[in-house]
Formats: sequence, structure tokens, C-alpha cells
Amino acid sequence: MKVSILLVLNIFSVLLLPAQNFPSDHHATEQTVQLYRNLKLISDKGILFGHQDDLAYGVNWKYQPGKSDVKDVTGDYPAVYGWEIGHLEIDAAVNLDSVPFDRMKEYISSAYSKGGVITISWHGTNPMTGKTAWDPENGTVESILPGGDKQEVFKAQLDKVADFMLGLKDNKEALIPVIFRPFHEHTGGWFWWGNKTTGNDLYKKLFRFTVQYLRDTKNVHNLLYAYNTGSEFNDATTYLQRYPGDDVVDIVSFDTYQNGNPAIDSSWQVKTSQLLSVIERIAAEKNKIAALAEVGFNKIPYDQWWTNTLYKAIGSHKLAYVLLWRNAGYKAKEKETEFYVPYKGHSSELDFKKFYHLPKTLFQSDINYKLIYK
Ligand code: BMA
Repeated sequence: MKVSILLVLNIFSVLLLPAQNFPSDHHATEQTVQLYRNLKLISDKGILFGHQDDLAYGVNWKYQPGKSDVKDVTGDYPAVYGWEIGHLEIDAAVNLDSVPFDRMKEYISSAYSKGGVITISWHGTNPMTGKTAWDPENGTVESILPGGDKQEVFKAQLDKVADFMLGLKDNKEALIPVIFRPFHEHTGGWFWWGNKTTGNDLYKKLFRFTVQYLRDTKNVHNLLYAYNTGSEFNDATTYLQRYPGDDVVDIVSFDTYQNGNPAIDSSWQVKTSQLLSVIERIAAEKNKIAALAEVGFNKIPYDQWWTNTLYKAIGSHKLAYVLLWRNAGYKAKEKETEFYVPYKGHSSELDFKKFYHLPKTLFQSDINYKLIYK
């Protein structure tokens, strides 16, 4: 009896396994499938370290071949590279942070050849008003879904996203896999897709329409999809309130930024760890991948933030990657300075090196093409 139950269970799990080990896109390219599988395997061993716009610029420099603030401090590059395609939808040559799209493609393919993981965010123009992503205007999402009077405008935006993704190729003309993270931080109210103007069902429809259009209409098969909230949730129920479905999501993630004084107050660290436990459990139950898609402490004004705060928040979790946000440096328009990774000479440099040497933090030299894409 026991034996036959075990046998049935075994056959059952064998039958289930292929589906479980496949991304939401059943026509995903070989390298995309391998990325998905390998990210799962990697989460058992360590956490890939990522940085937004790492190769393009840093604090006090721009477009110097081979340069990276992460490399200047640690001697090594990140393992995950975040890029941003906002303004692609309005045919600009540079993104909303002035990174030229043609250079971005070069950075992406050079990182990919070394096994680097690529993730892309999209602070897209509001298709209804033509203003920025930070334009939470009522009725936007209704107007861009099928039947809405801005549906064609939105589809034209997605056509450009599809062209960009399909233009990412290696030197053998194979498509480069990308973790696409559209409509991020939707549990806040600052973006046009956010919860101030977009109800839960509408958000789900927007996400589903986007995936189905890119995947099934435009035949884009080099994407894994990341569902991404802010830190405005406290348990699985609230995290999943706007979850669009297992068939359109591969990665469950959230964004969170440190504020306050972590030297005397560990509440951010404790909360971040709690929230990571929530998505870690969801990832295990749904057989998805968990990640901390954006994180940082602007200007890192606590010199032990890396080992004493961030690592304490993430170190015990099963996560594929963490991505630190961009080292913009001084932003003349806003008259403010923004960076999340130390540069040479910064007060948290030593601690970042300690963080780099921890066995669980994985950078470029810990990975290679075979490990990630084969
Ligand atoms: C924000 C800031 C902005 C930037 C935007 C999109 O968090 O870094 O300066 O324009 O992300 O990358």
C-alpha cells in the first residue's frame, strides 16, 4: 500500500516537474528557460548582487569604458545589471536618466556574455496624458485597456518595448534574456498604475494585457516577468491583492529604501526581513523566484550599513538577487545627490568590501555564462 502511494506520488511529481520548472512563457527561448531554472538553484546557495546603470555612470563620472563604482571598490563587477527604458515609448534616443539606448544595448550584451543577469524597469510615459510616469491621473488604465480610447496609444508603446527586447541579441544572434519588471511599486500612489488611481482588478488586467500582448501577439520570448510591490504590505494576503496570476509572473519581488538612522534603529532591517519571509514563502508555494528588486540607503550615511543592516535583513533568506538603485551622483535639476553603492573614498567602502567577501553575496566573478544560461 505504502509503496503504491509513493509510486503514484512519484509519477505525479515527475509529471508536474516540467511545468514547475518552466517560466510563465511556454515558448521562452532556451537561455530564458535556463536563466529561470538557474536563478532558482542559485537562491539555494547565495544572493546575486545587482546595481542599476552600473556600467553607464557613477558618482562623478559618465561613460568611461570598463568603469563601475562597484568595481572601483571591490575589484569586481555586479552579477545583476538593472537598466531602465522610460522614454523609449516616446522615441527618445536616451532614457529618462539620459542613458543612450544604443549604449545600453552594448552594456547589456557585454554583461550577458559574462553571465550577467539583466533586469529592466519601465518608468513609462502616461499614455493618456502624455505626462510622466509620476502622473496618477484617474481613468488612465481604463483608457488604455481594450475598449478604451487610448488603447492604440498604449499598444504603440508596447510595440516599441517589444522591438527593444527583440533587438537584444548576442554575437550569435540569440536573444538575450531579460527580467522585465513593468508597473513596479504599484502598492504606492505615485505612478499612473499605482493604487491611488488603479483598483486591484484593473491592475491585474493591465499586467495581464501587457504580458499577453508582448508574449502572444508580439512573440517576445526572452522575458521573465517580475511582479513588484513597494513595502506597503504585511502578509501574503496583502502582497497578493494585485497579483495578476501564476501564468504571467515568474518572479515575486518588492522595493524598499532605508531611511532614519540604522545605527540606532533597526526597524527597517527587521521589517525588510519580515517582508522577505512573506515573499520567500509565496515563491516556495507558487514555485516562483523571490528577489529584492530595488533597495538602498541614499548616500549610505551609516558606514556599516552593508554588514550591519542590509546583510542582516537579507542574509538568511532564499533570494535570487538584490538590486541597489543608481549612482546618479549630483542631479543638477533636482539639486540633490543620489547614490546607493559606495565609490572609492566613500565612508562605507571598507564595510562594502566585507559585504563583498561574505560567502553568500555573489558578484560577477562568482558566476559565468554556463552557470546562468546553460
Ligand atoms: C528614481 C530616481 C530618479 C530616476 C528614476 C528612474 O528613483 O533615481 O532620478 O529618474 O528613479 O530611473
